[in-house]
Amino acid sequence: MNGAHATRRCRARWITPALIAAAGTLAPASALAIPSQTFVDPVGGTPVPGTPLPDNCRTYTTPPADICAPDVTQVVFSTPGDGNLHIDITYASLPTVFGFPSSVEHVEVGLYPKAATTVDLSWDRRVSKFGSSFSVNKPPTAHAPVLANLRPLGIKLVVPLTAIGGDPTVWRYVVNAGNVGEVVPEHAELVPNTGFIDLAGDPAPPPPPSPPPAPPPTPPAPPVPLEPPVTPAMLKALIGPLTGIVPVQRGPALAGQVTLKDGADALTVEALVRPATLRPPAAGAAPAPLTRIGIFTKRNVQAGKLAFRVPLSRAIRAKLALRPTSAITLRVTLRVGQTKGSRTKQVVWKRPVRRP
Ligand SMILES: [Ca+2]
Repeated sequence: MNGAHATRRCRARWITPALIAAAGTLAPASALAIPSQTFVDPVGGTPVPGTPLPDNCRTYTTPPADICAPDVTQVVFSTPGDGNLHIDITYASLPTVFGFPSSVEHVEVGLYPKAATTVDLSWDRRVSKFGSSFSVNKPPTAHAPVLANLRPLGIKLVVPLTAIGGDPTVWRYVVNAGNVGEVVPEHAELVPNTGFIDLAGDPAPPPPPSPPPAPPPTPPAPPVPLEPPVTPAMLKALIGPLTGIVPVQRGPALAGQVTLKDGADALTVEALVRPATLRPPAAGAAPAPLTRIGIFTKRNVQAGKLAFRVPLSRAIRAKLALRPTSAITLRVTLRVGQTKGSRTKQVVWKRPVRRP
């Protein structure tokens, strides 16, 4: 035993930002990851005369005494792939020795080569508190900082893999609970009680680098809305009511005005009559279709008002003039492509008043 207790007991729990930063810089991007491995240690206690010493206690000869160390119950090793070996140590109790409460900071982890067979002073390097902070000690090389996370009954040491050669499975480990100021193997509480801790390697090969995520499938282009097919009804609607055509017409042409709601390839205005209007029907003849007696055509018409004039030939007018009035159908047709839509309006053509 030495006098280290006096200085240890007064130190505050310290995890300085600088230390955290230093430890952070020692965490290289490492793909090495081994499964978490837990090693359980028996729960000890305090000596009871006449009974075997608890797990965490040891009989010293100078001076003769039974000394008990912090009682470790579990050590968990893990390498989660962050470039560090995590050693998480849990205690069942922190006995008070010589009037001083022991501390989780007194822990020490010894790393031995795989060839080691005896827990002795021949450790290759060890993790423990040196001065005011934890580090990996491998004399005579410089200490490598180790981040320590303390809790009331535990401590987690985050050891940079770079400080232990990169692969934590190449070592054999011994954990000393500390408090009596002696290095491995002299502490009262060792984990394991005999021999070493050997870490299993990663049973699975490292996963291949994941391929970059596939780009999301290109959404199909929205369908181009097709022009609805033009129907005769649509064209008829474009013509609108034929209110611009007066019902009584005179003279050499039938004239008027239509108002188109949209443009079209062409507009025609035909003047249609029953054949009987032009000549007497044959006896017993079936009703004949309308006969065209005049037509007006305009191409590429635009929306809006459009005046038309359907000329009537002199010969037609002569035939129409055989009676005072003649019924004429004006058929207004709008064409888009091959599609036509029509409206009709009945007008009366009056023959001119004869001069006396
Ligand atoms: Ca124990």
